Amino acid sequence: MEFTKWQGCGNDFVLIDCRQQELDDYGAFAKRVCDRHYGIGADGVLVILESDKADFRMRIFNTDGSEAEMCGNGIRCFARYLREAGATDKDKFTVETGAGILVPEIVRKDGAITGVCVDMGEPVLAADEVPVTGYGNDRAVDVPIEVAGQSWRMTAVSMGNPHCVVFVDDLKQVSIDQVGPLFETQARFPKKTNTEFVQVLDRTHLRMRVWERGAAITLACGTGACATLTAAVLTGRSDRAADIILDGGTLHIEWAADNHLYMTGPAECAFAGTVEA
Ligand code: ZDR
Repeated sequence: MEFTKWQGCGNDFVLIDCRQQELDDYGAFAKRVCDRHYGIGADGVLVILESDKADFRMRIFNTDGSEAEMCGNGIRCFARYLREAGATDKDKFTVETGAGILVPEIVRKDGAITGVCVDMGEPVLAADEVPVTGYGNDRAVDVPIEVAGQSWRMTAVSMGNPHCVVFVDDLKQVSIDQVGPLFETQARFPKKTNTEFVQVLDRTHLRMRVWERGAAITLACGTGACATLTAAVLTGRSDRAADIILDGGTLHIEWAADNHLYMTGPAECAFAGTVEA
C-alpha cells in the first residue's frame, strides 16, 4: 500500500489512506512500520477514514500498537495531506477524532501553505475524566505526586488523551528517559499518561520536553503543548497565549475566550513510498 511520511516539529508519522480499504490490525501495522531499524521509522501511524459525522475521521496508533484518542502534531499533517492531495477544496474542515470533532485550518502566507492552525477543543480538567484517580470530579491542579522516590507537583489535563504536566526549575536536571516511564505507568493514571516536563522561560515562552505514552521520548507533542499552556495558565505561570518550545520546534498555543485551545505549527511531508499492508 502507498504511504506518506510526515513530521510536525520532528514528531513523525506514517500516514495511510484507508477510506477505500481498511486494514485488519492497525496496531500490528504500527508496531512494524514505526520501528526505526526494521520498518519505516515513526512515532505513530495516522489513518484516514470516512466519517459520517465530519469531513474525515482520523485514528492514531502509537509505536507500541496502542491506540491514542488524539494527536496534535498528527492532525496538522493529516490536514495538510488532505488539502494538498485534493481530498477537500476547503482550507478549513472537520475531523472526527477520539477527542471529538476538531477543526484544522490551513495557514498560508502569500498563498503558500506555511502550517496548520487547529481548534483543539476545550481542555478537560475534571480528574475523573482525564482520568486521574483520587480527586473525584475536582481538578488536579498543582497537586503532589510521588514518582521514582521523589516528590513532584503535577497538573492533570485531558486533550482527549491524558497528560500530566510537571513544572521544573531546570529541565536539564530531569532524566526524562528514567522518570518518564514511571510517570507513564503511575497507578493514579488508569489509562497511563503522557508526561510533559516544563521550564518557564517567561510568561509567553515555555520550554517543554515530553515522555509520550506508548511511544517514549519524542521531539514534540501537540496535545502536550496544549495541556502545558492550560496548566501554566491555571497555575498563574503564563499568559493565555504562548510559544511552547519543544526539542523539535515551536508551537504557538492560545487558550481563547471561547475556552478552546488553538494550536498553530508546521506540518511537512518528508517522503512517499509503498509498504506491505
Ligand atoms: C503526543 C502526540 N504525539 C501529539 O502530538 O499530540 C500524540 C500521540 C499520542 C500519545 N502518545 C498518546 O496519547 O498515547
